[in-house]
Amino acid sequence: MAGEPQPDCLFCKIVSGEIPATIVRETDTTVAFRDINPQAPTHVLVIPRLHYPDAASLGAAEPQVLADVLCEAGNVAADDKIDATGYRVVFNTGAGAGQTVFHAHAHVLGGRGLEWPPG
Ligand code: DGP
Repeated sequence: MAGEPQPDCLFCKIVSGEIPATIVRETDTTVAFRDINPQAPTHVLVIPRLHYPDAASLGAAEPQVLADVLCEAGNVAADDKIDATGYRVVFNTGAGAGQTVFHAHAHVLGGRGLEWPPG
């Protein structure tokens, strides 16, 4: 059923605690943890506790939870003190855009200069 934990989903296993992660923030609807392969001094993933394969499907079904993810991205940036210098929030959507884990997640990147356009 939409939103239910998926047995083979890596990020559902981080939500349940089955797979460890360096968790930096939690709310009733979201979990934020450091990326295992950081691309910047701050590289945190903010995910919904509910399983949806990408941000668009999450937003269509649970718009408030997508808003919670974005709000938490801002809170991560404030916690890591990168809000003043600037940071980037990225939702890779689809394999062609580099999405490798099909549980919606926002990357929060900062702490170094960020080029535009991204690669
Ligand atoms: P994406 O390519 O947009 O689907 O991003 C997936 C990210 O997930 C990628 O930057 C690496 C990260 N990642 C993959 N496996 C793990 C894991 O087991 N633990 C943590 N903390 N991050 C992971």
